[in-house]
Amino acid sequence: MRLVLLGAPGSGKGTQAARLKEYLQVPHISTGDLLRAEVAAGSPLGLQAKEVMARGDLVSDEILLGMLRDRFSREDTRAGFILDGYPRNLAQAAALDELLASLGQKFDAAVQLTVDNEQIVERLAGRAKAEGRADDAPDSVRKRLQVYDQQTAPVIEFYRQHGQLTVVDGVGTLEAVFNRIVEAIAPEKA
Ligand code: B4P
Repeated sequence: MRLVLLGAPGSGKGTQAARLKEYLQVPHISTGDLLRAEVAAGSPLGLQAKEVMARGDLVSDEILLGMLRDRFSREDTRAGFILDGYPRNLAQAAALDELLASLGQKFDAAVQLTVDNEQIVERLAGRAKAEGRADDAPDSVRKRLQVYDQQTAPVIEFYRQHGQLTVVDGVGTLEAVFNRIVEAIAPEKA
């Protein structure tokens, strides 16, 4: 299974990907996690990304594509993957198609988790308290939602127009949302 998980910040992509990874037995590739690992390591890339992420903007397409190329060069992605956090704009969507085509692959499904903004703000405020992520501060969350509407929503529309989009209600318990995703992508296994 080659799965792309889409949705606003706080829609549950990372949360559900962690469970889907066990269920589908494929690696979870989170561009947010890859970037946070670079920031934690204090690498030159991490230093560049740190501030951009903290203010809620997107890190450059070039950096993201380099990271993704590296990750997809690893053997474990051959049998499938859950891609979480990418693509976040139309240029990244085109780059993803190209990258997968160069590997003789296509994704099987793009799943959008939908959650209203009010609940998103509430969830991220909860995470800000629990984990203290700089980009969960109220100003950054506002910015991230704005960036999502301006840059990522067109990707969703593009996949919808091309018949590649599956929309899943992201509101409910973790279990309920998980079951909905499984039913949407692999009804025979649900
Ligand atoms: P991400 O790491 O992708 O952060 P995110 O959008 O907030 O999603 P995340 O997966 O962490 O949260 P989730 O919804 O699971 O990106 C962070 C930053 O990295 C970006 O702003 C950007 O700067 C940079 N970046 C990443 N990818 C990039 C790209 N492709 N291009 C450029 N820049 C990029 O969970 C949120 C909270 O909700 C959690 O507290 C969770 O416990 C809670 N939650 C989840 N499901 C719930 C449910 N059903 N009910 C109640 N709470 C729930």
